[in-house]
Amino acid sequence: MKQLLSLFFLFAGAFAFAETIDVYQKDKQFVVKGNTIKNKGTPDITIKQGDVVRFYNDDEFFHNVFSLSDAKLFDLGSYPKGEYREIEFDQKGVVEIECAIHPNMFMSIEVK
Ligand SMILES: [Cu+2]
Repeated sequence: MKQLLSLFFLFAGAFAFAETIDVYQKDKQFVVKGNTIKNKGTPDITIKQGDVVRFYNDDEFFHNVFSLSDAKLFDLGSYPKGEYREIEFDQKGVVEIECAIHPNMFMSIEVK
């Protein structure tokens, strides 16, 4: 039994627990941990394969979240203030995130 247990923890360790990362849409920009994404051209945040990102609308108007990147093609639709949508990033690569309503909104996520 003891051996079984240690085998289990070895296995669990190989698949580090997925995290949930909060991203806000505020003043028509993406905000992570209080920092406004500055679109530096390099990935703005790095997450692990299997992590979930929660996109909160923190503005008075609707936002959308979508990506056309090969590593994650998705469209979370449009939603009002106070709501969020979440999505799991299950493939490695760089994912460029945009808002269909505000073409200037952009951020990129590197999934490692
Ligand atoms: Cu928007």
